[in-house]
Amino acid sequence: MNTPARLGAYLLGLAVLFGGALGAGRAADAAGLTPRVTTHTSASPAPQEASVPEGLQVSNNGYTLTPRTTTVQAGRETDFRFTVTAPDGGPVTGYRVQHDKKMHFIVVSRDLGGFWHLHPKETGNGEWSVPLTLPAAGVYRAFADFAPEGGDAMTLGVDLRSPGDYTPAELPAASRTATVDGYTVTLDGDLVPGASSRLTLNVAKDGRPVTDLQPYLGAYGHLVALRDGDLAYLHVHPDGEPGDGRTAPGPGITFHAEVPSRGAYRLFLDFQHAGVVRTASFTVHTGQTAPASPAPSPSGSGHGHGGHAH
Ligand SMILES: [Cu+2]
Repeated sequence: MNTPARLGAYLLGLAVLFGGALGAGRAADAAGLTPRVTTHTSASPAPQEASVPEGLQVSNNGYTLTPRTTTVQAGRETDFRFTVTAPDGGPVTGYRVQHDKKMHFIVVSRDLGGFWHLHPKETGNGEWSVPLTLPAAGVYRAFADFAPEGGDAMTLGVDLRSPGDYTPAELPAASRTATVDGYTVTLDGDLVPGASSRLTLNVAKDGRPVTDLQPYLGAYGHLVALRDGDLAYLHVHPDGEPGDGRTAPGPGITFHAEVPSRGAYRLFLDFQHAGVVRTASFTVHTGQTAPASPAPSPSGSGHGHGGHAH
């Protein structure tokens, strides 16, 4: 986006914030207009969003994600560094462990084609460092998913830019099946806007159910769900954990996902088997019904790239 356009978007954002703060009625009063009540009726009202989803803001509750740079050259490994600054302006140095790690760092291409789930290392003074290789020019979204000591868990997001020409990919078609490295992962369950939705992902290899999944980040799988259109980062909780006496190591991995609105979402499942973490990805529309016979999915393979660091 060029500078005037960005400034325009920023001013529009301010205007929206201001309008919200004043209230439409008071704004109308201030302008000497008679407030007019507008009523929207709809056969099926959209679910109310209680709060802003995670991942859309670079700063929230006084905590700010602060990368050293947001421009990353594609095609070579970069030592990507960032801090999170606290409400007092200094870097956060105390973090609580969530899912085995103090910091989960997720990078996606903004067209949702590529996905990397990384675990940066602390270098001191609150700085995090992670080797990052972006495969191609384009615009990416980076999420820091963490819980500061003394604060709530949160996910902050920032755009990364990789200079050069690029062609954005279309969102892959919805599919309940994804393939990765000879594994087939099948999705059971539906996303219901405004409710906790139970999803089970079943892992098979060479047509046989996998029953010896290995723990990864304190669970048999780790699921990230992003909303198409704005890349809102959604809350997903695994249902059960290794060693709890009721959770089997496959073939099914169950999660509870909360999606705030109707629309399309991209799901990324990390699972570990035979010592390797792999990612299976799915496009899901809210309220979709299962296809009678799943179409062969071109999306599971060949679309995008995946990577992990432990
Ligand atoms: Cu992580």
